Amino acid sequence: MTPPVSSKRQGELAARVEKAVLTTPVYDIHTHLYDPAFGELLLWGIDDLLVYHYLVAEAFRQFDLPYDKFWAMSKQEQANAIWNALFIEHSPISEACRGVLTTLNRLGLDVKKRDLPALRKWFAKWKVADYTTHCMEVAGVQRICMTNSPFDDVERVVWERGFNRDERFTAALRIDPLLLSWHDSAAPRLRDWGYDVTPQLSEKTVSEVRRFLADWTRRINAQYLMVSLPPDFRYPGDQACPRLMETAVLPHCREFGLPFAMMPGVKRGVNPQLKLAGDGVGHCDTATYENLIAAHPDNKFLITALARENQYSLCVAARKFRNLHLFGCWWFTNIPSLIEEMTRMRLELIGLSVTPQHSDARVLDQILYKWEHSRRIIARVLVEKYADLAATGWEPTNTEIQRDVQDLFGGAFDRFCGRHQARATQLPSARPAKKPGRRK
Ligand code: FIX
Ligand code: ZN
Repeated sequence: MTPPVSSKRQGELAARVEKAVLTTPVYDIHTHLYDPAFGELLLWGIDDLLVYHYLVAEAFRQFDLPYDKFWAMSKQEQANAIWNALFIEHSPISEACRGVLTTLNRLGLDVKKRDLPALRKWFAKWKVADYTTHCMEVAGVQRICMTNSPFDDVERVVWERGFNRDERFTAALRIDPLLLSWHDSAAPRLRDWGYDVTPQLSEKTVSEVRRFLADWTRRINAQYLMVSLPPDFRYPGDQACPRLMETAVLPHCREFGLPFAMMPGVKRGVNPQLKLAGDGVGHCDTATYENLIAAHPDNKFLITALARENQYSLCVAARKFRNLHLFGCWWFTNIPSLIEEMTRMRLELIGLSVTPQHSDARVLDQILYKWEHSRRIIARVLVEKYADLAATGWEPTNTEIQRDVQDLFGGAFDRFCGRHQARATQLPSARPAKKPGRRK
């Protein structure tokens, strides 16, 4: 029998894994951030951090304030109210509150003074272009995928006008209105934009929807298409959503070689008074997703589900369908206890063919805390897994650890999408011999 690994060896292994996890650059595959060319759409700074909808929902639990009074306030007044309610009058221990403090701490700011005006002064000195680079460097985020909706009037005109793309920001075509409110909203809008569609899903309409998808895929250079889905979505079905998926979206994805990302389990507007903060969660029907994936073996699917209760059955589904890639701990699951549980479960059931996290950041600075918190947890779980291997005598080399971490932080995703990014660190046998050269 292999002797147990000594605690000194375990400590060394932990240090090697932590180093790899904390320093490997990340591809953040789903965010609500924008290329700086979108101007005001890219949110950043202390006030946007404080009025993040995660904090708004928590603050209303403390406020003695009618909803409309809060919504009538300026952004700075809302931020003051949230700061007082969640940071000054109570200790800020929720994940979203702690996130603001980790962010400030990673930016080198002294949070112990609890001095909001001083924080505002610090942020006011930055220009957005420099600040974007600074945040990405400190967070170790190399590329950021945006969420891009042609149905967003502010965003659409920027794309239509054209701009020089920042290569660090990739695009994803978001199509919720197309699939979820076809009759009421998407069909009339597509008509306005010159697509010859009718509410009935005739052959002509479907081909015009595909023309719309093709135009926007090309315009934004979409890396994947994406929709969030309510818990009661079912496939197969007669409603517009499953029919449009089957006749337009999935054929389009096949034609362009793009994955279709689904985010099941969101109940929009459970409390409409909370606006963006008012969405809730429900279980999705895993069998629906199995049906859809099984019926479309030539499509690639990305899934992140909102309900904790769906995570296990989705891992099992991923074992059955290699055209399914699971990603991220979405929204209410992006809390330390669930990130740890989900990461451990995923690694145990599907190994490294997963993208364990995305940030879903809506405010640029949030990438600092979202990745810092998740990296620590991912490192902890990986250390445990490699220690289990080491106990068998299979000691992972640094190169192997680095390879695995790169896969978790974007490499496996790129490969799944069919983009074969060269690995920064190659196995020694695969690396070409170095030519002797002069030192610079
Ligand atoms: O649908 C989504 O992409 C969600 O992530 C958002 O709607 C949600 O508001 C959010 O920011 C969650 O993190
Ligand atoms: Zn999102």
